[in-house]
Amino acid sequence: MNIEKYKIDEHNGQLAGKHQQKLNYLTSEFSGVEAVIQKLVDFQIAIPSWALGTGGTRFGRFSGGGEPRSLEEKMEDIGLMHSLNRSSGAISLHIPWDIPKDVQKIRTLAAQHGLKFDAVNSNTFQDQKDQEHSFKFGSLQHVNKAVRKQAVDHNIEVIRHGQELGSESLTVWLADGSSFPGQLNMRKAFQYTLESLQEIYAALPDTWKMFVEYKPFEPSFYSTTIADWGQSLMLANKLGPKAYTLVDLGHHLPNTNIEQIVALLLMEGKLGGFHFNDSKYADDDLTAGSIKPYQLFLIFNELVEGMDARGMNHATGLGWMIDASHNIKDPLEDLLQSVEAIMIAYTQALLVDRKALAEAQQNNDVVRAQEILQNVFRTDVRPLVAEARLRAGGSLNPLETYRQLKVRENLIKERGAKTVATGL
Ligand SMILES: [Mn+2]
Repeated sequence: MNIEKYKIDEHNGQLAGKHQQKLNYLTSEFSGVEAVIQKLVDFQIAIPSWALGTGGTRFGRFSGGGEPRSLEEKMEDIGLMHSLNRSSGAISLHIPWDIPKDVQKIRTLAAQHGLKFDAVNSNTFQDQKDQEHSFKFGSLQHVNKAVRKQAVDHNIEVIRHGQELGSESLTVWLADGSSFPGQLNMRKAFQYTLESLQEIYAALPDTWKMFVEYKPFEPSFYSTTIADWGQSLMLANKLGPKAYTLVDLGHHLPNTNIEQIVALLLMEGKLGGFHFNDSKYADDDLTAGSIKPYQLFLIFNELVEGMDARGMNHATGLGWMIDASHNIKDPLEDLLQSVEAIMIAYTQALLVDRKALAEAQQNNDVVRAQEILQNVFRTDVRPLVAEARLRAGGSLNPLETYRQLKVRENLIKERGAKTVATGL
């Protein structure tokens, strides 16, 4: 399915009057709105190839209709999203679920949809059909060198696929750990993991980054070998300048102060990228901003402050990606909501009066500092996000346009009511 531009324009036409009114109000309330809008136009969030199908839990999965059956159809889905919000111009591939059969064709298709290839992701958390050794007891940490080598080789193969497509980063997330006390020598597991990562790092092209992701628990229930940002940072520091820590919002124990982690990693020049999602209990993989929008804003507040302090380009300085697997929504509607929530939090962070905040901090004026942050958080900045979309050729209200144009119904007609996408 293709969304014709005139249909988006038609829809925008209906909303234009009201939109302009709200935009005028914000322009009068805040200074520097034009610069903010330009930053929003430039900001792109990568969509992972596994998020286009309905997610599941370990108890079951309820597939929706019209799910993409191939990499081509996943790209079509992201292309549809991107034509509506103009902020989803990148795809993050998961290998081996999405190995391109015809690289040239996939590159051409990406160009047609206006998509770039973001980080490629390796998978050593499950066994593939014809795999020689099992990853049941870990991959890069495994006690058996042959298993470690198989995992290293897989990661190097993932880099190769990424290179063919023009990707420039590898994300390594490991399920490695142990489920019972005594199962693992933790020191040796960490050491093996480091050595394996060093071999992968040695195969990393000069222009590439390696993102080391961490997670406190699950699937391992007793220990995870890269469990937190300290362990990830330790590895990234030992690996070298191309290695960074990746922060996945869902990979923290409840109430962890993620914004503080982000601030310090940025300060050390070791924050590589983000996986956005939201959660109430653990790694729930919910829509970004659906549970804790204030936390998302506070994270962006540190990101903007920290990136500006280092003179970094917001759009290209870090890897921005969604990593969610909502299990009861239309995946495309969910992703549109996530991108919107991220853009709102980013906009609010851009509008924070930095000078006033620094003054309040210097004077220990706690009340004023809180007021400065909450003033922007409680401002409805959606018209600015909408204006950025409008200028980039997208829809003033992507979700509404999506429903009006009956995108899902059309995809079901094209692909069938019972299709299952590869992924989580
Ligand atoms: Mn993740």
